[in-house]
Amino acid sequence: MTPPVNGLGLSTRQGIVDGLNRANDDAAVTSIVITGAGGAFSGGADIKEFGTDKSLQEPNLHSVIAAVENSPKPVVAAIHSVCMGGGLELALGCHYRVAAPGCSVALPEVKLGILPGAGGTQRLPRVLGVEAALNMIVSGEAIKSEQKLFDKLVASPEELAAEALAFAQSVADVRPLPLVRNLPCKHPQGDAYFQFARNMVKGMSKNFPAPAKCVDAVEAATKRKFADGLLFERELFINLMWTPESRSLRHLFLAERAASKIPDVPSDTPKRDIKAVAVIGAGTMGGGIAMNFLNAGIPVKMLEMKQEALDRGIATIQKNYEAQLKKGKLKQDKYEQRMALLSTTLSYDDLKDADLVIEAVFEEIGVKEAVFKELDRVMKPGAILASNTSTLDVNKIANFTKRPQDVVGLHFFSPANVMKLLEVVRGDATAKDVLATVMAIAKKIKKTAVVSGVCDGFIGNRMIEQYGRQGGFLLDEGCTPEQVDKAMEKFGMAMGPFRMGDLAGNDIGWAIRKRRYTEKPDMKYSKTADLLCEKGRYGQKTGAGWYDYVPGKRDAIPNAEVVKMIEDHRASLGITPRKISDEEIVQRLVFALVNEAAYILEEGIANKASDIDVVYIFGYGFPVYRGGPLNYANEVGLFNVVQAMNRFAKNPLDDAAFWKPAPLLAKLAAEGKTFN
Ligand code: T1G
Repeated sequence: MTPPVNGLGLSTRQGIVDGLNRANDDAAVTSIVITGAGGAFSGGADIKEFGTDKSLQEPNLHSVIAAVENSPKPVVAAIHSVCMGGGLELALGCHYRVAAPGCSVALPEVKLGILPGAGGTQRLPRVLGVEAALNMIVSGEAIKSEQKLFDKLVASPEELAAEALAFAQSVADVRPLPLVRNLPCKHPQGDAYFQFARNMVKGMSKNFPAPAKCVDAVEAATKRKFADGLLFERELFINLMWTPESRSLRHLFLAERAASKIPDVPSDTPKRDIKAVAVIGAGTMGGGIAMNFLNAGIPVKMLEMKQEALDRGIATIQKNYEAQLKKGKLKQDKYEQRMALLSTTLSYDDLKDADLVIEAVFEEIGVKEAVFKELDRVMKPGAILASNTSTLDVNKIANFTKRPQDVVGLHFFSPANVMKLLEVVRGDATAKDVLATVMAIAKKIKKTAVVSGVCDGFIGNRMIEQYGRQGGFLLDEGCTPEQVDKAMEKFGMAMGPFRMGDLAGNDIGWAIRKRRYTEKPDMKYSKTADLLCEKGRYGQKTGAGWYDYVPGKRDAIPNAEVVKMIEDHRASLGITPRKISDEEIVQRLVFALVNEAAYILEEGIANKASDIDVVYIFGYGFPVYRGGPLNYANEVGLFNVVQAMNRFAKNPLDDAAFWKPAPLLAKLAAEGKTFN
């Protein structure tokens, strides 16, 4: 047993082989049952071992499965809860399989950028059929206890042990022992089917090499002898293991789970009970925030100042749900259940029983002060008071109350009912049990939460400001918005910086820059974005921004006037435009994120580098196959990142001071290290 999921690490693999040998050496034993203690049969190979010698050390998983297949006594897998990856491959190597109902059974390796590497692509088609097996392997999705995969499905998990033992006794004398590897594996229209499969997979797996290799491996199962197919699978597996895409996916698998761990908040910290939530503000953010809790079955009371604002807020929530109903993503009964959990009020006094209150009011410190003073007055002791602020100082907000220890930032990303990222902003006084509670409630509402310290812009927006600044300099130096956006979208960003500005609203950045011009007068900015906003071109919400938009459509249509505005501005600065490569565009924008992230790490605003990757993947559309800005910098090599930054610092039109590598980055680069 290796909690939490019986990952098949070296010690577990050794334990299985030792157990098999003991059982086969014991004359009293007539047949053998393998199962997993705790909450899983097995979650597969130990992902934490990947890339280390342990994962290849004998007995490797192939050897364990060979030991099972060559056992002179029958080996029965007693499967429950979770049977995934190498765990399912181990079960397929057993002579028999007995399962409890409701198990989650999958070969999810493709989600890690690899493919089943211990015979799954060769054995699964032999028991499930080629097409069903290929679907499972290419999607990585789980199926519930699939009858054809198992020799017996017991009535309930509680009966599994006894039933599996009885089954093992019933087959003790059956010979020859059945081996999945000896089953036939054919497809009647193999060539046509696999061509079709390749075309399908090609369309869905841009930038990810693994799915196409899954097709090759399963096709080999139908065309080669078992042993040859196994070797072919092994070759494909090892090659995929070393792709940057797989390294990124494995990094993110662990990073997302590590984000919920806060170094100085033990995982057994008692959590407060959150049975009812209040939301202040029924605008776009307030409505989206409320939906997250309604979706998780938690009642929400929404407060506004005026009835019509409440009515508008309710109508927006209904519209969002009705859109999901239309797409078949939500059932009518669920919709009604969720709406029944929503209530509204115009009076703060009605909020007093809520366990968590989240304000999503106008982003102005005076408004926040009024709200938090009221909340301090009405909310019961122990209630958590959260602000959805995206830039304001959570410590200041906490000090508007007499209970700063109960105050925390919950920065949702718009649209709040869709974006997975949640920045949990930890104030100086925020209590540890408040943090533990909000991290747990984040998981309940299916958010990926990352803890940030208090600074302007927290983690994501602080970094995106530098990213946007570089975008502005590039326009001054010779690029068009479209060229920058296309370069970044080719790199893999969901949206380039200018399309993103048009989506979020260029006036938001404008307001921040106006603050900067007074706070940090020496911080250099291109004036182009201000010129654009002075024309009222705030983006999609005004029908025009860097691009033009047709009502109801999101296509960004380049606008000649905007390009001319940029050219005229460039001329007014006496700048001769130069041709700028896509590579320089990508490096300046991404390395700007990396340098600011290094400061964020050394200031302790973020606890670990992987948290910053999680913020950018789940909140800013950074490409998953690059694993996040810091993982990408690791792949490029921090030495090379610093070299590029030194080049950028020599550009008189850029901001040389900014390109001085953050001390942490300079240190890691000099020592040949990575952010990990
Ligand atoms: N290896 C190591 N640790 C694992 C793990 C694994 N396979 N699966 C889960 N964990 C850890 C996870 O990091 C977290 O750790 C804790 O368990 C709870 O996870 C040869 C090579 C099994 C459905 O891809 O899908 O087999 O944060 O929060 O929501 O072909 O974990 O507590 O320190 O996700 O209940 C293939 C991946 C491996 C399964 C449970 N297997 N895991 O979900 O808990 S490759 C997978 C999952 C392979 C062979 C190849 C889920 C789960 P910590 P959790 P959960």
